[in-house]
Amino acid sequence: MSPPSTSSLREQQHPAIRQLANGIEAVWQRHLDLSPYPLPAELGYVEGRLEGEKLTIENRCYQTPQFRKLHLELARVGTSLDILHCVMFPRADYALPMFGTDIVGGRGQISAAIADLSPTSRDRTLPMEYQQSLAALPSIPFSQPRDLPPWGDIFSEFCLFIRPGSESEEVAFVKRVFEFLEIHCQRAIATQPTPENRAEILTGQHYYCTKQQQNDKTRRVLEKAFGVDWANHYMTTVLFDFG
Ligand code: 18B
Repeated sequence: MSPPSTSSLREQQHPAIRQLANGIEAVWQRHLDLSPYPLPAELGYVEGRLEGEKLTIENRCYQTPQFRKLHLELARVGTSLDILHCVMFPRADYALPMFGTDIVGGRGQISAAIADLSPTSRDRTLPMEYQQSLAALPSIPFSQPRDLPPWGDIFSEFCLFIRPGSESEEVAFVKRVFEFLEIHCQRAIATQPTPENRAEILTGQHYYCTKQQQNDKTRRVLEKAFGVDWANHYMTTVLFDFG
């Protein structure tokens, strides 16, 4: 596929968000066999404004032989809040974890940076190869780790959730996310489909999405701009659908 056209929103966003967005797409292009994902046209670029500030959303979606949906979303609320959201949904016959990352920031400061490869197997552990590769990454002493919310039992022991304390921590976070992605893409293309595990994988993805849908901070931002029904529809069909 040809490289994606440049996005206007991306140019305006916090540098760490822009770098992460560009890098995610570059890793995808390098490792995976991308095809377009048929997102309803009205959800590619969305603007909402109910109470106060304008919310702008730009979505990029692809699919590959291993992934039913690769979703990269950039959002901006007014001029003060920038968001990057990305999830890679494996197809149900690939026993792969869910890659997810979210960066929320504004006015020069990132408040939340999270990334994980989350297990979806029945025993809620990562495949051995993932455990080995992730454990081999040198640990980074981030100055402000954050506590996961109550719904965060979906995340693995390798989950990174921080408030970056400096520009160098922002850079270190982005670099670590690229390392997660490299591991994930390399494992994904080396993995053979196991159709006999479909039910288990679907159950795992269902659990993951149900928990993510409980993130009230995401829901509230969407509700304020688009209303309760639209926000719920968007969270259950675009952000965290079961496939
Ligand atoms: N998320 N995030 O994606 N969220 O989508 N996000 C926030 O400083 C949006 C994911 C995650 O502490 C915050 O507290 C909007 C994925 C966790 O209670 C805001 C969109 C993951 C928290 C938003 C979006 C994920 C969090 C508060 C759609 C992980 C902490 C910022 C574009 C893989 C929750 C702050 C808590 C926080 C908003 C995690 C405003 C609108 C894929 C754990």
